[in-house]
Amino acid sequence: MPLYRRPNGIDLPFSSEITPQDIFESRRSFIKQIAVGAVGAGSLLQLSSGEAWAQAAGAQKLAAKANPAYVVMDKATSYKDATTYNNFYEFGSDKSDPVENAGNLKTRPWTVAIEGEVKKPMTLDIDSLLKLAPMEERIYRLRCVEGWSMVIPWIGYSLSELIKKVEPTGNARYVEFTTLADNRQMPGLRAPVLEWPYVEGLRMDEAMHPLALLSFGMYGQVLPNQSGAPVRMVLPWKYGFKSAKSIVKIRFLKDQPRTAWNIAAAREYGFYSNVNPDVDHPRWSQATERRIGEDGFFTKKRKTLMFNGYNDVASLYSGMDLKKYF
Ligand SMILES: Nc1nc2c(c(=O)[nH]1)N[C@H]1C(S)=C(S)[C@@H](COP(=O)(O)O)O[C@H]1N2
Ligand SMILES: [Mo]
Repeated sequence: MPLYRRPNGIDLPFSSEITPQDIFESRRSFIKQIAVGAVGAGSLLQLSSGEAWAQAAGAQKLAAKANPAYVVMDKATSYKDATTYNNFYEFGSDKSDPVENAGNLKTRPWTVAIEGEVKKPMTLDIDSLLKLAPMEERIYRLRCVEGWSMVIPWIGYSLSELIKKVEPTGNARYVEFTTLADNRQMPGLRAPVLEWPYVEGLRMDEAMHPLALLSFGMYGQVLPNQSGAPVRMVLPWKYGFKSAKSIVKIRFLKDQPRTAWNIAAAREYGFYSNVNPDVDHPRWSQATERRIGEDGFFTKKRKTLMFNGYNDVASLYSGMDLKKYF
């Protein structure tokens, strides 16, 4: 399949055939999916919990300008699939647990503390964070280390916008994200699957890469709780677990931070966790993936792409042995 390298490094199949009409059509098809998906998700939520249903029904619109530099031609995952098949262990470890248990998560008031190696440490409430930079819609693929992937129209802005505001010192070489761990709201914390709170991290140059998205919404609306409301990361070239949900603290550090999955199983989950079809998980291959929504009985799996197709990030790792730094 001929691949065309866009300036942003996203490989698009058959690019010569891509016209503005195609982009419009793909947008229209996911707008249709939203309409259908919202109804579907609604009825499912209604079955599981009245509060969750009320919350979803009141989902707030979040305005954003589509950024044409970040589009993939793959069909978007339905809203229903994206919001009912989730990993958010604080709410339980089954895929349906987050939608069933996160309905009452209190996302206001909410603050994010920005600390550590910065000249301007600050604690921002979610509404000022929302206004910090213009909201963009970006269609990203996200692939879970478990071997499934989705295509989602996220809303947010590059994390670099926030990083520039707080002025990291010369000592800042890493960024650590800490997410909410509240026993009263999160039944999953009772299970010792991970060390709580869930923590993740990036090297500074990864965090500054424009693809690294601080996200507040999806499908034209604010994030549903199960998707990481009110603010999460989306790092499309890394396995899904690097994209921390419901962030309460961002800390700039001199040394590489510990991360939740690495603490739980260091041999299986490295610090970098870039999507890499050539580096298998110790217990399974990473060469292919199942696109959620496409998993019919006869559906062939998709080949997993290096960096999930986001080749523009390759320069961040030049000279590094990605088998060693997995
Ligand atoms: N706080 C927190 N963030 C998290 C997780 C989690 O359990 N807790 N799971 C991660 C994993 S394993 C994946 S695949 C993605 C899933 O995001 P999604 O449910 O929106 O698709 O969230 C990531 N962020
Ligand atoms: Mo994941």
